[in-house]
Amino acid sequence: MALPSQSEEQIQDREFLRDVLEGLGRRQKALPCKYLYDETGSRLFERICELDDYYLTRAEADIFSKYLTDMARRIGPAALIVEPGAGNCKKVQQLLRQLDSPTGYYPIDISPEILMAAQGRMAAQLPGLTIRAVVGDFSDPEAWTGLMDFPACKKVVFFPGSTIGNFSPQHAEDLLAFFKSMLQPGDGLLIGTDLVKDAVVLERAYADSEHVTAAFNKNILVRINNELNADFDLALFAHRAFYHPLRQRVEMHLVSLKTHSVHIAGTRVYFEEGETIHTENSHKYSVAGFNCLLGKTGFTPVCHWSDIQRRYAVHYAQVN
Ligand code: AVJ
Repeated sequence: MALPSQSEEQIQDREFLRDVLEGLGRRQKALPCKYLYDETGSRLFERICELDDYYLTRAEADIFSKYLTDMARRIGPAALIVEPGAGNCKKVQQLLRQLDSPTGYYPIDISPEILMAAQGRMAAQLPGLTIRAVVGDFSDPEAWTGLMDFPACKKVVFFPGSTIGNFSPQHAEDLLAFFKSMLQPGDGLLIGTDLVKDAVVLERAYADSEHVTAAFNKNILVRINNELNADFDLALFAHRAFYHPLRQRVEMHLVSLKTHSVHIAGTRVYFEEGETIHTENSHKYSVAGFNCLLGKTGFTPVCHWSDIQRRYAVHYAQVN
């Protein structure tokens, strides 16, 4: 007798449960940050981007509007823009509009709904532009095979939003080396990074006065409750974000306010008072530090643009 096949959803729930129990079984409890970004989490993140305290989004947008013509000149004519983790494809539009006869746009995203909606909007707003949207994981070479249909043109990977900051330095190096392996000599990388700065400014960006980041962080517990039949009491956890100057990163944690235990799909997990769950890292770079990372992964740093307060940088690099 054939066994009923498992739904995609069941498989995802099993992976989620496995990751949660594995992470909460460690000495320093941790949860993979990708689970922060469900629909509610993504909506909360969009609200974070509009906060006064979260300067990153505005600093990057200012850099793009101020230096757009310079960026387009560096990229040159007839380029194909590849955007890993494109999401709603909002940031790339002004760049595509500024470029000299771009060959096309190649967004890669795991969410088919978001990508297809964006593709529709883009086609309306940038008529005549070739759009090749790929639904898939951008760290999978499979998602990049469609580039072979554009053999002769210059490719530029567009990776804004300080997304690289979510990766540990080793993983960031692996990811940039992977991008490089998908490109040819002379191809480009346009990438945004948050810069190392005063801890007070950094911490305010991740522990905002409107407590949106706190809600974003706690949403991971809401998800575990809803999707994995758990009984986290949200009132027993507090949001904490701090800058670790040696690791050059802001760490986000959830602190247990008293000694208690939680049940997750029948498994009991103990928390000491003051014990934390590490939920996300946001790595900060100096321009020199990021140039070093670029150099190690086969890119030559060409130039960077920053805001007046030097809070954020957009780098342009070329494959050697
Ligand atoms: C999406 C990784 C760029 O690290 O600044 C913002 C995520 N987390 N506030 C960042 C985030 C809490 C954000 N990135």
